[in-house]
Amino acid sequence: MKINTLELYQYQLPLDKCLPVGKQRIDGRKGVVLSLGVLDEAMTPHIEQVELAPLSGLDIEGNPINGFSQETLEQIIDELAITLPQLIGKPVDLLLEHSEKTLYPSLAFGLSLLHAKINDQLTGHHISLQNMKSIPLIYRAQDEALSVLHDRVRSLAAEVHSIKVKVAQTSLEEEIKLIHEILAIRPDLKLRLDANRGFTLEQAIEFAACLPLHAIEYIEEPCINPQDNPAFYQAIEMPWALDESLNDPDYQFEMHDGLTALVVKPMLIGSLEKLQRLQSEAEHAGVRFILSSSLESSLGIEALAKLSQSMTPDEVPGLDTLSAFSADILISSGKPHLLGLDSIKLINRYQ
Ligand code: OSB
Ligand code: MG
Repeated sequence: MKINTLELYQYQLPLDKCLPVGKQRIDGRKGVVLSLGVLDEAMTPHIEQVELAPLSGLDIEGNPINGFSQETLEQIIDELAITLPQLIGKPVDLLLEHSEKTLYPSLAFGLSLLHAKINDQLTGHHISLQNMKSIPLIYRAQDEALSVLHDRVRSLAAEVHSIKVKVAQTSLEEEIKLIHEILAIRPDLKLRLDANRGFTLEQAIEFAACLPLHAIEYIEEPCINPQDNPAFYQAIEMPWALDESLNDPDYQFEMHDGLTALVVKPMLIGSLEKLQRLQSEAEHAGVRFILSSSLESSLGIEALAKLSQSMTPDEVPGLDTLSAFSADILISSGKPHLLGLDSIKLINRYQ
């Protein structure tokens, strides 16, 4: 199969409400859409698109987003301006070669995903954004009344057994109360807490000691210093998970006391091959591998839902981040606005 056309588009969307990125908040999201056209052996054209959206840029206060993608969208666009013209007329396998060569995880992920899509290797054809399984994400928006959050818990479907709750955002006292209130409304729920490295070891222990252990599936990144996580477990036996730690380009899987899951954002990790290596290392050590959103638009979230269906069929991924988006891109999640390629900005076209 030969690469026939490549088009690069850019989107920039305001969010209807702010989204949390660790302890920071964002009110907009931008990325690029790469569209690939190929001719197969019978000269039949096929087209596939992927979203590339490094999680970097500025938060609502104008500070750089910290601890997620190290590359900027501009760096991705600059590298693509050099790479894409070299791919025209070449076999699609060159996408994989470039995905292994680039130093930018978001680009590596996107190029290898595009290769998988055009080769029909991304299974889960029956998955749509309307029927996908995802863990509901519960957090308190700024200035939001507590009762709004309670209502959100009350309106969860009966089939929902796990939710993710952001913690280490306000005071220990307030958040311990919040967890007990959630469990009073739905005592059957298991909670995935996410502290985003917000607690000192002492705070993490104090917080966890006040919660019913059986209701907590795990807590993501409990400690400011991740080296404290095993000591946290020894003190309180609450299973913990890694998220931000995986974004370090030098991260190597290592087993620790109490480590129960890797919460994996493919846009921050890299190629599908790298993801599969990490998955196999984790699962060999008995650690769960759970895919999670990097706040992609509907195009990127659909790909993650399908990827989760094929890579981790027994896990429910964390993809509940679309509700804040003001529009869908290429793939409908049911929003009133669905932007096609004709309504986002064309940066360049190669053929
Ligand atoms: O804190 O895990 C996070 C999204 C972007 C950046 C950071 C995080 C997230 C999510 C995604 O929480 C949703 C999920 O994991 O369920
Ligand atoms: Mg997290």
